[in-house]
Order: sequence, then C-alpha cells, then structure tokens
Amino acid sequence: MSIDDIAASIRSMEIRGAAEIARRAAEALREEAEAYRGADAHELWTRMQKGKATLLASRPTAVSLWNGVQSVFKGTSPEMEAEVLRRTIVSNADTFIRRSKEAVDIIGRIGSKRIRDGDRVLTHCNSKAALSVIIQAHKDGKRIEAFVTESRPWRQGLLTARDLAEAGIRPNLIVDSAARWLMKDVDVVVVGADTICSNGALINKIGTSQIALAAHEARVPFLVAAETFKFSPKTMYGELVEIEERGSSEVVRLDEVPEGTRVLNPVFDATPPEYIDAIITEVGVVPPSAAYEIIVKELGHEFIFERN
Ligand code: RI2
Repeated sequence: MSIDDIAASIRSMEIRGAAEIARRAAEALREEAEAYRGADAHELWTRMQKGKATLLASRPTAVSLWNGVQSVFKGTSPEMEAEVLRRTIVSNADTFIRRSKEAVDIIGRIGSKRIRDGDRVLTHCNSKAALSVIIQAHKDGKRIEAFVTESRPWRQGLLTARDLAEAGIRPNLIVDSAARWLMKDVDVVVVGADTICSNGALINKIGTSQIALAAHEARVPFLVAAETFKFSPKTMYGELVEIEERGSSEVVRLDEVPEGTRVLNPVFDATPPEYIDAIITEVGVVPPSAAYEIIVKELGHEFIFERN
C-alpha cells in the first residue's frame, strides 16, 4: 500500500488503534524508501519528508503516530548518501515495529500481576495494550469477569468483546452510560492510551474520563496500559493535544434530528493524573507523575528550549 493509501485508511479508521496506526505508518515509510531505486539522496529525502507530512496529517491526537514516524527518521539527514539513508530508514522502521509488538507482550506480563483471581475488570474502547493485560491474566489462570463498554460512536467495544471471546473470556457488553451504575460491581479498570502528557494526563477514547471519575468515586483502581511511545515529548514544550473532531454522520443521521441541530463528535478526552492509579509500560509500572522521566529517559527527549 502506498503512503497515500495508508494515510487515507488511517483517516477513515479502517486502520485504527494508537499503536497500529504508528506501526502501519512506519511500514509505509519503509516501503517508500525501499521502492526508491535511484541514487539521488536529495530526491529520496524530499519524498520521505512528503510521506512523513502526509502520514502525520492523517489523525491528530495519538502521539504514537508522531513518535513512530520520528523514530523512523532517527539519525537521518539530507546529507546522507541515498543508499545509507534508505538502509537507515528501513532498519529504524523494522526496529520500531518489532519493539512496539514486544512492548504489548511485556505490558501484558507485567499488568497481569495487577489482576487478582476472580477480579471483575472493566475496559473501554479497543486497546491492544489493555487487552494484553486482561488476556495474560486469564492465561495465568485467573478467573476474570470482563465488562466492555460499547464505545460509541464507532462501537470498538464490539471488537473488544470479540478479542476477549477469542481468548476464552466471556465478555459482558454494556452501553457507555451504564459505566457508573456498574462500577459498584467492578474491581479494576484497565484502559489504553492514545497520548500521555508530560504532566501524566491521559488522552484516550471519549468517555474514558467519565469512567475514571466513576472509578475514583467508587475507589476502584484505574490502570492505564501504555507503551512508552504513547508519551508525548511535545507536551513538555507546552503544546496542547489536539482532540480530534470527526463528522456528525458517525453519531447520527441528519434526518433523525431537527433541522439546525449541531451534532458534536469529539473522539478523545483528557483524564487528569489524579484519577490514574498506575501506568503499565514495557519499562515497568509507573505513576502518572513519572511521565516526564519516561519522555526524557526512554524517548531520549532532553528538554532544550530555544530562547531566541
Ligand atoms: P492500542 C484507540 O483509538 C483507543 O482510544 C484505544 O484506547 C487507543 O487507540 C490505544 O489502542 P482509536 O484509533 O494502541 O480507536 O492500545 O480512535 O491498541
């Protein structure tokens, strides 16, 4: 698939999930570099930069996409010979894809220890990282009752129900608005992440913050399963995370509502760090207050502020 096709599929959400969009973008950049057979480094560099911009413009919220693309270009420069540039991009993309898959597995093995035998676990949307925790706990022999929110408007909860059923866990599906009512019967909440800000705030599927609030009120631990490339270096510099707004047709048909009705469709929201008990990463379980350290140590982003 070409870069344009991948970007279009990410935009239309045929390809979705914060880690998956990053991996597919890295793959597309690798293919673009491999397909270039010329020796003109400038031309290859220009093509790659164009591809990078197209992919980054496909969806604005998940920093995983940005981090994934950045890591593909690690150590590259327009001064490199075409062959060296090509090889560096291919090897970087492969490394990113391999490590991101390993991370999900490690998160599962670490996170499983936070789930006890007999726990009733609630999850929201469809996060491979969160599912890795729940499914690993099941594989470790713990009896689990899983509650899955529908996750309107895209209903990714149905994907989660299928993923759990395939792993041998019977899912209980609920509408999003049942989350607070149900919280009295929940032992732990596990969700994924699209972006974690430098102050520890979580940006995830719309509705996550309401679930966190309900969990906080009911004293139910709220865990986030997130690879380190879901942490945002950009937020260290004060940049605000753009919350994606998608079309109203995803929510309702226009002939179902009175003329003139404004239909809003924000697809992510922000959960304050106070509502997060722990973040399970591939480098260990950390509190939200460790976000800055993860960005500096694991992503290698030293805070350097250009004063002029
Ligand atoms: P993994 C998804 O976004 C959900 O918000 C989910 O929690 C997050 O990505 C992380 O998913 P969308 O693409 O990377 O469905 O853990 O809008 O699979």
